[in-house]
Amino acid sequence: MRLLVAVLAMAVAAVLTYLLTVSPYVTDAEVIVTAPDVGMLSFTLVNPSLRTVCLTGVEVVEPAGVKAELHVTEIRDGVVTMKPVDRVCAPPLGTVRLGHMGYHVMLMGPLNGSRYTFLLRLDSTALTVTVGTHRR
Ligand SMILES: [Cu+2]
Repeated sequence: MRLLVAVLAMAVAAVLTYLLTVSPYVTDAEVIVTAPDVGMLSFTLVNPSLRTVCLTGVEVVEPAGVKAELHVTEIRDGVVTMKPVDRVCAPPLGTVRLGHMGYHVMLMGPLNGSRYTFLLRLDSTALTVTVGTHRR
């Protein structure tokens, strides 16, 4: 009986350790170019951990000369506007989608590359994401 309790306690500790330390990741990332020098990085931030994970910044590693900003789209008096935000957070065991409406990563600069590499800054880590382009 004591052995069973000890084994169960170890299993619970292992699961909790996993859930507290497992790293966030990105799925369905794409760059959408809407004008020669305006576009957006769209993706889902998946947070498999028990803590809230926040995206606090995005840097464009390549191509050079492209700037990225975290934005939120709002509709005020029937007019669609965008404004910069400090962070975008994914809840514990949840996801947050950055896309056309709501939160998004705005890209400004010469968007004529076919491959883009981004550094996503999270609370205590950073993720490198490489994606191709979809022109619309
Ligand atoms: Cu924007």
